Amino acid sequence: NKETPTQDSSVTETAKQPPQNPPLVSYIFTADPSAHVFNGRVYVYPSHDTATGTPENDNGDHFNMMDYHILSMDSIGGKVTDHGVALSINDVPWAGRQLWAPDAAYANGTYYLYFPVKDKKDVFRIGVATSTQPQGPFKAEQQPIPGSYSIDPCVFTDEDGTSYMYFGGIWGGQLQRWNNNHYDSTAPLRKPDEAAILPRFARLSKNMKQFDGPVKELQLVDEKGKPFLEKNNDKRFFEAAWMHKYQGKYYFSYSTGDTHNICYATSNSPTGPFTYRGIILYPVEGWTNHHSILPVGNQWYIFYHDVQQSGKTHLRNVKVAPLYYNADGSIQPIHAK
Ligand code: FUB
Repeated sequence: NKETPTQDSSVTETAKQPPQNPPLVSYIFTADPSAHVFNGRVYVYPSHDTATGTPENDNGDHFNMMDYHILSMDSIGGKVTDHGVALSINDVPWAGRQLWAPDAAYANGTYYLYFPVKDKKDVFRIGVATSTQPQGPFKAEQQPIPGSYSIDPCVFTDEDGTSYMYFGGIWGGQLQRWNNNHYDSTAPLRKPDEAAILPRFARLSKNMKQFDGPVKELQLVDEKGKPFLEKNNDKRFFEAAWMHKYQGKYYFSYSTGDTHNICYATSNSPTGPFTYRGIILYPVEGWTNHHSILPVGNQWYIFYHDVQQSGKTHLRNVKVAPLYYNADGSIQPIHAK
């Protein structure tokens, strides 16, 4: 199931008009940006989209990525450096196919790259790789993180030094197959009137390579304190978890998938419960919507992606836009077209 990728440049020949908000880089396709500031420099950990020719389906088989390239810049809007291949699927001993949305963290004098990939039985697991430098190259552990599953890891370290991983994605991300942390390949998606599937989280151990306790559901409720039903698909969790902290509150943001919003919910605790607050980023061009939020100096930013350059849903480009809060801590929504 690993096909030889065609050169990205052959695809850009059919590119549309230049976008208004330019991609960070346009000679390769990048997506799912997790941005961090390390040593005063902005590093972006994206997926590396490639045109493999894998037919499109609802499982996302066409998102058939083979490696990661890390991007960095001195400042937002500054020159972007592509550090080349930081980790290849060929260097992950347990991997089968599809390197999806990664994240990174720093602790213990080490940089950690967290990545979802299907194992050799075609089940998504989350792996970890380490480096002495934020841009890699990264060396993968021999096995996935024990007890990990599904996709889109986001690692958040609180001010007390405790790190948490938030993760999960339904449909092609396979989260519907996991109930009480047990795998059932035949488990169906929830019906419209059933409770929506919840994102997952776990505390990370000090070595940042294991879960320090069981994987739990992250409780997410509407403005009235009621859990979402599957039919509330313009607000319920689908994939693309991100956590940040602003003025002492925890902000959990995520994609609603089939309705293409990036929404957010807030809590006084990193472990929830989280109450829905609204939309941050309205649908962008392309099926997927995926983001990260961070301050760079005194300004907050949202990194996201769209398909303005390719017109193809699995060939995306990472972009960045400023993000603004209101005085009550709510976020001003963005139409990024
Ligand atoms: O890039 C592959 C998948 O598409 C990601 O894991 C999802 O969040 C969506 O962006």
